[in-house]
Amino acid sequence: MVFFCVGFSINAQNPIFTHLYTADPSARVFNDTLFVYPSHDRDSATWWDMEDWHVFSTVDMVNWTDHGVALSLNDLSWAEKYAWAPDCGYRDDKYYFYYPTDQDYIGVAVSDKPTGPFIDPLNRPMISRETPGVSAKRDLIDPCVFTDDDGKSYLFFGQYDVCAVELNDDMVSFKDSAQVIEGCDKFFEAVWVHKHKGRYYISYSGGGKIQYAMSDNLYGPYEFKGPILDRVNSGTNHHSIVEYKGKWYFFYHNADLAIKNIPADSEAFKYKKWRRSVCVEYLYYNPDGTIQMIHQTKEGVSVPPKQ
Ligand code: FUB
Repeated sequence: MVFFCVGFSINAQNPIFTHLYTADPSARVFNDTLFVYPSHDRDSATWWDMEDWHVFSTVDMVNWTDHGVALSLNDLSWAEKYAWAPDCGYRDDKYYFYYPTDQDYIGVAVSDKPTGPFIDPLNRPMISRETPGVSAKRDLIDPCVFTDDDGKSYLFFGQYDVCAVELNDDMVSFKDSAQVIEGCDKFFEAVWVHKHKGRYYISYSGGGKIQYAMSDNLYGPYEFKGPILDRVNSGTNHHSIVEYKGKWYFFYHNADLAIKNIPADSEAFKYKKWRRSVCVEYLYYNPDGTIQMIHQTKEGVSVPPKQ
């Protein structure tokens, strides 16, 4: 695997990465730096046939660094296709990259650095359709790793049902069997879990929008609240929510970069839904803890941040 680092400076704008197509952004903060772990849509994609994962970072939300390929399907002995939506967690000076492949498996890879390169320590999937308790009504995809205030980590994933396992301290195995989380009305895919002022939020793609629900317990049951992001122009809708330097951010993807790059009268224009681009907006809570609707902008976020 080749490791390289490209630094580039841009004004605040959406999409935030313009030199390659990206989707499914999982945003994480490690050591005062914000990292984005997205999928990487191929330039000539005509389906979701992605092959590798890049990692991006920023310290100011405007200037981003692409750290290159952090993991590729070629690095995995057991996976064949579809390098879809990943996420990254941390424990004891190591970074754990969780990723779906083949629409059937969730794997894990480990690195000493948040930018990788990541190495598969298991030489097999971590979770499959045979994992006890897993509900795999269709695809087994979209892992989200959540670490609670007590240091315990959990992996959420799934399509049509939200599944969860509690991870062991090694972060590459889990306790007992998977559980299905109740109360995620309209759930389709792309689960994301975060905590704000002691309450748990589970947000996800459903009905073409990003929906969310709240609970006082991580494993629910959750109370459905409704949409926070309307439909996007790429068909698939996938997001993450993160706090960074005192502000809350909402990452998502759309097809704006492809719409800009590909002539509308060309044959290739019909493939824009598979050439997606990551965007970011501010996220605001109401006093009662509910989340305000996100507005998709071309400007994105700025430095210094809006108050
Ligand atoms: O990027 C491939 C798939 O599209 C993801 O796994 C889903 O969440 C959707 O965004």
